[in-house]
Amino acid sequence: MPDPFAPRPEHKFSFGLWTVGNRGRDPFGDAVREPLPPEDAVAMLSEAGAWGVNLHDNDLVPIDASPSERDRIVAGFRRACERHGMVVPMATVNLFFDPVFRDGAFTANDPRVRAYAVQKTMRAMDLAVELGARIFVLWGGREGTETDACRRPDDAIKRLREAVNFLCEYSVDRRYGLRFALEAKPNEPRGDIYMATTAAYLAFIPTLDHPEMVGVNPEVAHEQMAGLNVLHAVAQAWEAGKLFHIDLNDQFPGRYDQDFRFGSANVKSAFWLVKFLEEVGYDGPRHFDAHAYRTEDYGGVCDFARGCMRTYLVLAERARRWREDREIQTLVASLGDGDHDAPAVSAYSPQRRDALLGAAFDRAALARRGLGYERLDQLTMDVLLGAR
Ligand code: GCO
Ligand code: MN
Ligand code: MN
Repeated sequence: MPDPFAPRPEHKFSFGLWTVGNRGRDPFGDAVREPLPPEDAVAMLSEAGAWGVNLHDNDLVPIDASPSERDRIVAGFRRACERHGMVVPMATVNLFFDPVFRDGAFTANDPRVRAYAVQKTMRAMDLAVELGARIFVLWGGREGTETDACRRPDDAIKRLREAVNFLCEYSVDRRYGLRFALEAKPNEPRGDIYMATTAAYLAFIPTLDHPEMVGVNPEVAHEQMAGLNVLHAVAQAWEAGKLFHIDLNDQFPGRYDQDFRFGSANVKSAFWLVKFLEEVGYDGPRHFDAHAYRTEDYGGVCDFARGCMRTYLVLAERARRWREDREIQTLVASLGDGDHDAPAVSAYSPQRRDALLGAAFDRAALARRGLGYERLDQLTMDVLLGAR
């Protein structure tokens, strides 16, 4: 019998080169795995059943490569992708590793650093387009502070806006057709990062010159690091038409930046998220931005990658069961209905105003009625735990 949880191209599962290529270095210990050449990463991901591979400019091309080295590396990588039937749906730029970015990139105080960051990003956009990517992620990992003595945060926002506006014009000018996805994170590697949450970016985007070109890339762990509900962030982005990309992984709140295998820490949150993405018909890449435990060799890295996709598909199947469960659906159908003659709120009109102002409400009766959410949640748990 074929595996019902086998990944297929239509699931659009993708991984960053930096995810399977993560060598397990942490602030307390050195690398535990040998470097994984990008072409080997493509082979591994394709073997595991992924559809796409994403990259930062410097995951592929070293920061000081000459133009001819760059072209040779990129050509080799394109051939590897073709050979293994892998696409590059998204690319991004590394504006955090090199010491030049220690005070940030687009928001750094030194105008030369800001200019270099924009130059590096334009070149990364050239690379993205050459590899066929349609989405360009911007993660401002170093755009932040340890001390707010260094600049006023509203100046940082202005600098960020200037850079994103410039990059949008570059895409228009070169007819690249890229769509930008802004990724928020509350902290790490900086003490505090500007635009700490997806919601902050959703408020920033309408202030840009080309808001239609810019959306968000919410990451599960980044919202959870801040103790937030990632589903709510993703849903707000979706409802605003701004869910251009998503970074799936996992994280226990209040800990270091864990980047665990998707669904491995908060299975119930992962369930609601998968259920949402499947129900609304999100059809962008399902990107896993996570890495294997430091205990693993490359066999374990492959297990990690397979595990991310499998858990997603298992949860999607559980979500289907949830939708098809008669008892659950009866409860769901009864939410917020009931026989009532309350006037609808809907759009304002003088008639609705008068109807609402004149209506009589039995507040005490409304507050007495049990809502049945305990039952509904336990049924959810039964579905999730395989007891139904
Ligand atoms: C992190 C971030 C990054 C970005 C990546 C793409 O916490 O390190 O999630 O992995 O997603 O740099 O811009
Ligand atoms: Mn992250
Ligand atoms: Mn990420």
